Amino acid sequence: MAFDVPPKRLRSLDEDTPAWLEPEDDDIVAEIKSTILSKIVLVAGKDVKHADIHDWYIAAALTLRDRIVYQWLQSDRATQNHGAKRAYYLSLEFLIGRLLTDALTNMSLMKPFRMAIEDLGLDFDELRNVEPDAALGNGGLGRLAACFMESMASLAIPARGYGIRYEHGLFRQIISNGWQEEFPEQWLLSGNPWEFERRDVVFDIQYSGRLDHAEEDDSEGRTLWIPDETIQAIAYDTPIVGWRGHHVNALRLWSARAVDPMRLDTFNSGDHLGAMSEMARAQAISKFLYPSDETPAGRELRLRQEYFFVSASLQDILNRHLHTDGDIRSLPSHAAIQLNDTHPSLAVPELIRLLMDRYHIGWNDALDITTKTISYTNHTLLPEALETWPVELFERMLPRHLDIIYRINAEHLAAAEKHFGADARSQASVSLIDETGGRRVRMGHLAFVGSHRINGVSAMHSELMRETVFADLNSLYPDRITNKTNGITFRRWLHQCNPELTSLLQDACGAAVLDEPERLRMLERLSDDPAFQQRFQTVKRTNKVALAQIIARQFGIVVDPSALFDVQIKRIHEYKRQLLNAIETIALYQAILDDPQGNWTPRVKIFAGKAAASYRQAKLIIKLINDIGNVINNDPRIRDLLKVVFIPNYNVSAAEVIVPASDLSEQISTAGMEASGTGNMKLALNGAITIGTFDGANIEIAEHVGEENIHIFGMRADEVVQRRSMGLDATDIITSSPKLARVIEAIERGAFSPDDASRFIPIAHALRFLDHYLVSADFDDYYRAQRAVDTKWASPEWTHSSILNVARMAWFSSDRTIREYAEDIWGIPVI
Ligand code: 26V
Repeated sequence: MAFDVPPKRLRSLDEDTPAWLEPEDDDIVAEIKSTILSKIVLVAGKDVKHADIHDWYIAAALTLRDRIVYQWLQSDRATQNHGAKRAYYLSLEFLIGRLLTDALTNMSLMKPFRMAIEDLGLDFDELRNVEPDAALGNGGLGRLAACFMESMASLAIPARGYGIRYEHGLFRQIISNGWQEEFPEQWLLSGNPWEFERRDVVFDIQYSGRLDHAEEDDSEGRTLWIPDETIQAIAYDTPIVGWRGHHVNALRLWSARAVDPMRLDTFNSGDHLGAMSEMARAQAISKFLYPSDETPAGRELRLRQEYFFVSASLQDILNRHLHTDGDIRSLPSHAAIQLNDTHPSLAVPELIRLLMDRYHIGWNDALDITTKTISYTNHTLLPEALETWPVELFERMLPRHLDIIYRINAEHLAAAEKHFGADARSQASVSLIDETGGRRVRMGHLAFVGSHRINGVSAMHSELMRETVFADLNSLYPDRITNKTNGITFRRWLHQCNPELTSLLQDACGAAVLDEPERLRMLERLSDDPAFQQRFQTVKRTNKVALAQIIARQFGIVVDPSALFDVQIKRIHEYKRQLLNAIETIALYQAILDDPQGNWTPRVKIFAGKAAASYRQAKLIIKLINDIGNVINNDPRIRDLLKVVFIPNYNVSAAEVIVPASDLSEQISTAGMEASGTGNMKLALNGAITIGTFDGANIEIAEHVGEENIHIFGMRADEVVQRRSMGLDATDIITSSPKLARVIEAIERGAFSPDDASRFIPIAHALRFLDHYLVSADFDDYYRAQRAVDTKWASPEWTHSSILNVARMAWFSSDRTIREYAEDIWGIPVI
């Protein structure tokens, strides 16, 4: 079931936009209505009286799309005429969510569309809930790509996103008896009105085969790759509309198909299934999004996917460049290619291959053009998440690329020897090939060496890149690593998802706050104004009531909107420490039972997130949260002081409803492990106060909002390293923390799993003896910080701090981030 937007809460943004942006209401509404009606007849092929809500949604989307297309072609012509440099964002994930309200707000057409739809006797919110949530991503990395696409369009940067048009996005999560179950996601089932199939944009993608060496009189000799498998990539374009609709870019996603739909000879011989096996093998490439938050399993299909989209995108980029400029060598002044993590690292050898083998450019020039064009963003330093592929697999699937990688490595190691001297340790550490335990290609090193800039996603993360994983590469190529702290698009994460707050902000800071988020600063002087505080609280309350209604209606749990909504929404991972939050919940429950008449702050603990299907401990943590909820929510002694809710199937649409309704934002990763986080920004922008560790972008949020307006706790990154070096046994900590000891004993006793007392033994065991994520080590300080939150909640300080959070978050707009990429990495001017 889709996570429904509560009815009647979505106010039209452009109700408050300046008059010059207002369309001639009556005319436009009439025109929209008539186009929608004609689409029902001409596209759905139905009489209007037979149309269902889905037909109406498609008709409305197509009506809007018509208007977008004109802007889109206009943007393309302008870029073409100016010969402007373009940015190409290569990403295996784009977590774009629903597009209807995004496009409506950015086109300033929300009001007339809403009126037209309601005039037609339909419920606008019901209609928008029909749209499937496009979940072509796992989490932060994919959502960042979606925010960036929107910001690039808003800043009128000529850009294109490249990825895969997965038939099935991230799995649908169902919670059954407290356990996560996964079901395939089917976003394309009823058609996708936003995409344009480009039957004329098709490229051959080749795999396997062998190499041959041809002698040539003029040069170094040519390597010929004779592949033995060909698959076709076909383009589908989705327009991405920028704010105010001035500029539109495309997200180009590739779909895979076989060259021949089937082998007729095999079919005729009676082997009907066998005849289609080639087609199935080809189509498998764009069938599923890999749930890549899981250890990269080294699956062959994943590498096939990576090469498939990299090769199609680069062929497309080079075609376009040659067509407009005529000189392949001028590529770096017309194209900037950004690699979103290592997943598109094959762009380095593939670009060199195309330049050399297709356009006959020599090695040195090919390498030079490549590094000048490409740059790479790193999104995690966790060793288990760093992508490597067995050399043997490369040899089999991409022999020419391995050949090129070896050649890059030879030159690179020669440079390293000059720099470090003949030191075996540094040679091994910078090599593109990891020789420990089977030879493997290091995709992060490959991307690093093939790029002119490498960036981290928060100040701390970029610093850790320089000090840890990339320390030797950084010494060899100083000045390549740079920081670009992540951001979020305020259009989706404030204007659209929180129209009530946006309207209040416009009253307080002027309508121009929609275009200039720095104006949020004007709230500072209102943060102690009782009348403003009251309006601010009313908005939050409205959003909480809406969420409470959904929780009651869809999940059968009654929560009090005046309680503190304490929210942790993100992928379930041990390093993100949902377990720390869960055991604090138990400790609080026990404390309330000890003193039922105490002055407790009523709290609703809200969790949402998916665990990778094969991640057993994460799935057990989901079960623990649900089991704790079962006990606490049904314990009459607790009255309404504490409730625990696990909202299933967390996705972008769910976040759009939960974020505006949150009071407390849980950002409690083990210090040094969360590269940045972006949920932290969404929640703070919507007035939630953060309880968090000194990790990722939390540190910069603290700098911006001020230490009095955030609750920081726990070990710092260097203390984490030190503590771990002393071993992972937490017995000493548990002995000196009676609260923690009591929580663990309750878990071991089966207090939350009376039907199976041994269920959570693996969790208790980790807390006692394998405290790698420092859950036990940070527990006491976290409990203390939570009680400081309670105290603050009860005082006027809370609203004051909450307002200051909103006032000081402007810097976290992805417009700022993209401006920095454009200026410092891409060399693209931003007007
Ligand atoms: C992958 C894996 C695989 C092995 C097990 C542990 C693990 C943990 C995380 C990942 C995801 C890696 C890429 C990623 O999504 N990084 C996220 O990127 C966001 C956007 O920059 C950033 O805000 C998040 O902090 C970062 O985790």
